[in-house]
Amino acid sequence: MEVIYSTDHADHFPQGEIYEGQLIRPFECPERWDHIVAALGVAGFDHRSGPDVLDFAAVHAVHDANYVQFLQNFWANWLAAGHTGEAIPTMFPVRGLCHDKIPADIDGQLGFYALAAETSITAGTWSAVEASASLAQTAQRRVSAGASNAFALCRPPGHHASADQFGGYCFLNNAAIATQGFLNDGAQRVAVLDVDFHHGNGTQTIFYQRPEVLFVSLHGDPAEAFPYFLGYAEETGQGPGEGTNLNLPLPSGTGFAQWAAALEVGCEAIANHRPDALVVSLGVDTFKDDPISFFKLDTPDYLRIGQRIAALNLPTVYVMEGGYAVEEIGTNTVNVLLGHLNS
Ligand code: 5XA
Ligand code: ZN
Repeated sequence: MEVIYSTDHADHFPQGEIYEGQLIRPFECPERWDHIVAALGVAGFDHRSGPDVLDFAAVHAVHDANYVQFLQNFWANWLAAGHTGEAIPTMFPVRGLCHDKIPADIDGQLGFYALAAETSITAGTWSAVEASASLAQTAQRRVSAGASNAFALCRPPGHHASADQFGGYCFLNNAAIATQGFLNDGAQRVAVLDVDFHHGNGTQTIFYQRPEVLFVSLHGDPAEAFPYFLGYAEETGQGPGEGTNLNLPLPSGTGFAQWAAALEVGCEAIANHRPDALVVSLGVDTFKDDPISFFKLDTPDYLRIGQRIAALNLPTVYVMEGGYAVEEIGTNTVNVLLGHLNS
């Protein structure tokens, strides 16, 4: 399996995250990447490549052009406004406020384009975001060109980013860019399987009305877990996309037996969709010791996840999402890939 990766991820290194009433060092940190790369090396994943330059065609097909421009130019505009610290949104167009006016002021724009306040923007954020998206696109193109599978070691992650909102540590939706890339390159139908602990609200909304894309997500029940306001079982798609969204929310304390039963339901739906390609949003924050999640999966379970995904027998791109038990993130991630290869 080819691993597509880039050291540019390290340009995004925010120092602050608002968490439980305190400003802490963010859970989503560059060391996550280091541990994954180290584990890939130990496991013998020697075939590693840098990304191609990001082709914005697929990006603009899933993201609003003004939003992309906002991200690209944000840091220069932030500095021009006289701000010096990293940017944390503080006001949002919530219920009762208008949603159709983009403020001229950069602080107003920050809130307009944000869905949560834990995600800071720093000087190097755009550079890392662009590189991360290009990894997903490169992996997809390798698979569209005939490779059986590839792993995009994306950082920052992407599945919370909607067409025009960042948050949950995500800016561009890497999995959606890969999915759109498959369609652009000739796939008739694509499935996205999101196994991150958190619901992929961004991916869901991007494809909610698109019948050619099936979105399947296993995640912590949004009644109890971020992103709280999306991810319920009754969200099944809309209009022409009705029936192509499958949410499988699971309760606190879910262990592998219960989680694997939900995966089976998801895999059956994927097989019934008859996709030409599969994109896996691979988060390992389902791990029992993850600091911000409440599932109880253990390290050997990740081998079985990869085996089950491989049994779908589809051209597959794995796109890295979350996972914050930093010491174990490498082994857990690599176990999914090893399971896939040794199925
Ligand atoms: O998959 N999403 C994440 O791991 C980030 C969740 C952020 C919660 N504040
Ligand atoms: Zn997550």
